[in-house]
Amino acid sequence: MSQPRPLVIAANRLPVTRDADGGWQTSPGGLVRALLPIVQETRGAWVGWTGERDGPGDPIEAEGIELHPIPLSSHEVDHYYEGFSNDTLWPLYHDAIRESGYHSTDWEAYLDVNQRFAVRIANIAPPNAAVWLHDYHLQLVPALLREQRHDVRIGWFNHIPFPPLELFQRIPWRSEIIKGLLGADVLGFQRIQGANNFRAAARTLVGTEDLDDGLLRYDGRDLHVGNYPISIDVTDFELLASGRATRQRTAQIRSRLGDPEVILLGVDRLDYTKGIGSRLRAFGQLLDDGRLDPERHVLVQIATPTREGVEQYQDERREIEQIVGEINGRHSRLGFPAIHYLYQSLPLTELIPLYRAGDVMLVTPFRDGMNLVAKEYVAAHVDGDGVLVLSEFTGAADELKDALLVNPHDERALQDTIVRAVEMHRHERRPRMEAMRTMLEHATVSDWANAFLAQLMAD
Ligand code: ADQ
Repeated sequence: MSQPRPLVIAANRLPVTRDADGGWQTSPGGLVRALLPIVQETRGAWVGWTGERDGPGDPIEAEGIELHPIPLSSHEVDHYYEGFSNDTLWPLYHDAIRESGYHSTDWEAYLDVNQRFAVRIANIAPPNAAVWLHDYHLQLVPALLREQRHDVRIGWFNHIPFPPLELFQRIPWRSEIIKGLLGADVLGFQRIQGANNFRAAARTLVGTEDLDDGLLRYDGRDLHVGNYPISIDVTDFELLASGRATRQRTAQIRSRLGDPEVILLGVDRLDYTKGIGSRLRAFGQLLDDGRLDPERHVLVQIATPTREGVEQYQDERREIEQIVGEINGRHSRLGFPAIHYLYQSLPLTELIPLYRAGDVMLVTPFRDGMNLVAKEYVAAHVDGDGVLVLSEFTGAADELKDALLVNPHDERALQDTIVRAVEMHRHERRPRMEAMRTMLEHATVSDWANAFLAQLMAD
């Protein structure tokens, strides 16, 4: 195709947040940085929610592109966002790790908001645009949009896992969701497993036909289903990690922590899928058993506040803080806590020195679509050192095979793997890190976006 199609992105959130003066600031993150230039070059647009209750609906001009806010009422935030998206789909898509709620009020709000996204996109998308929809919040938009616009190409990418049929079919509106997604031309998943789970659900629930080359036939149309593992802006991380300011801050962090032999690190959104509690308990048990020594081994856990309005998240936070308190009560010395716990969001200028200071990175979710923290840790280790302990249940485990892979449900395995990471000799550490860094340099966020868009832009 000579002329690239204009690119319209639609995601639950716009790529901006309100700053202190009431203006708009571009959100940090690789996804936004990878997609914004393409939207700018093709004179496309971005459709999404501002994150505010009863927020604005008029277009915003930012970063040289048009942003189209979808206003949500307080009822819709409660039922579409906190309800159906975060109380029904999120836990179910993460292996039903918590009981989901199935409420028709939530479903109706989800339907209404998806309809509103579809109408807005249909109204603003330039002729022949490529529309790239993101995530589980917008699963009904593909079919709703197709009804209104036949000229656009429609893609959808799921950032989180897609569950096996046995779990998916618990949703009372399961066929509606599958039919919603089947309105797309390209459906993208993080892992092959997710793509296969979707195919099985579609075959069983609405009778799609599997063709060769990842194609699926439904209602006389063929669509592409595939896996596109997301990544990070590797060069950006490497540049920041090699700077003098980072080196100085890294040294300062080590010294502030009392120059321990080994710094273990956890960095997560405070989400019950991330396995923070089990990781902390494993560390506590190792101190209790004397397999780790609080004078030599220190754990830093950074937890980003998230979804604080949802009860399960408040419970999770209470539980984690109780575990930290118990372990520190038993093992800290004055001025030297065994666990340093921050419930804060940190800027990259602080996060990267922390990654560099971390000798052992603990990424132990029970289930995770990809997990970018694992990739950020590897990219930040320009010194070629460091050990990554990585849950088998993350998308990243498909690619970072030189991490120490672990089943976070297996307490003993988790403890043994942590000890193995702490004790690993540099002759083993360095080749493992080098292999992971080489892998990552060939799979950046731009590679991910280009692969998906090549499929989406193709006729
Ligand atoms: P998340 O569940 O948010 O993303 P993850 O991929 O680990 O999980 O990304 C978290 C991001 O937040 C990272 O970029 C990290 O640097 C940042 N972060 C974490 N703690 C922070 C802190 N305290 N301060 C500042 N920043 C912090 C969802 C899916 C994942 C998938 C991504 C992208 O759940 O599986 O990898 O989308 O598709």
